[in-house]
Amino acid sequence: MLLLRVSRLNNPVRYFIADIHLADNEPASGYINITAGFLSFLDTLPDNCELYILGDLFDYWVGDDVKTNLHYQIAQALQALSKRNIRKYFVHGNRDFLLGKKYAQQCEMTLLPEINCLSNQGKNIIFLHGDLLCIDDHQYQNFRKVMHNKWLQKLFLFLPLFIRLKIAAKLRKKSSQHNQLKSENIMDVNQQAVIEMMVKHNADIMVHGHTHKPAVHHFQIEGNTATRAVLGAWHDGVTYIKQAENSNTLELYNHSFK
Ligand code: LP5
Ligand code: MN
Repeated sequence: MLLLRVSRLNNPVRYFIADIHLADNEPASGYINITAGFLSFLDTLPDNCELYILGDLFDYWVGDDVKTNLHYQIAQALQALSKRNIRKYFVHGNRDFLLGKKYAQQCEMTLLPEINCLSNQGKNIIFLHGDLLCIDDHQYQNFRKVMHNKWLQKLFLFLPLFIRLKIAAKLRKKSSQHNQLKSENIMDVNQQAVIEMMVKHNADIMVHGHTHKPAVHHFQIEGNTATRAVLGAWHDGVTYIKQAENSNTLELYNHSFK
């Protein structure tokens, strides 16, 4: 498993987001267009900050060669942030794990490995999409292993677009059918897996998305207080975690689209 360790003397303001699930034909549940809400959120970011996108920026991704208005619009908006010295980092989610170097370059964002650590004010922050922690969902973990097979991914990307779209639609349908039969607990993270990962990487704080259960949890690991901050999904509004400059305090924000 790959790990990136980033360490800086001066820590900028950091924003963490996940599970925006941008789509050309957005589900009708939202009161307002998520894409518009996301683009306005990007405008509100302060200059010189860092933006960490922890996966599922898109509802699904079937290849960088797919050029839709949405893909273009998002790439332009993310790229434009560079002019304000906002650095962007991307960790793959379970929906957009095929997002590749080409699109990342268009967005001027750095692709990160699935597990990452940041050193901040004497504390270590580990961040990831979060699906890796749902180890009680055996069906999903087996499915994930297949989806992450590099040869299968290469083969998939060679297929004509209409076939890739059909497969993606089929997988999405199967997934939501399966999810209806799974309990909330099974689809949540396993606390022991959280602790083991934090101990392994000597982390004090964990940030992840995927479960769509925004909250900040505090618990003990070997007598020390540990924190797990969970990002929400963007179906109902803007949701992000902000880490203030030179601080280890994580603030979770949830508000409706204005
Ligand atoms: O994202 P969410 O919340 O809906 O559910 C996830 C898990 N599901 C997934 C599947 C994705 O939604 C599908 C994404 C398609 C991406 C583009 C296609 C790229 C193809 C690349 C090929 C190399 O991630 C869900 C979890 C849930 O999170 C909570 O953690 O439970 O997991 C599942 O639903 C998996 C099922 O349990 C098992 C699925 C068996 C599917 C069998 C498919 C057979 C049809 C094949 C057609 C060719
Ligand atoms: Mn996810």
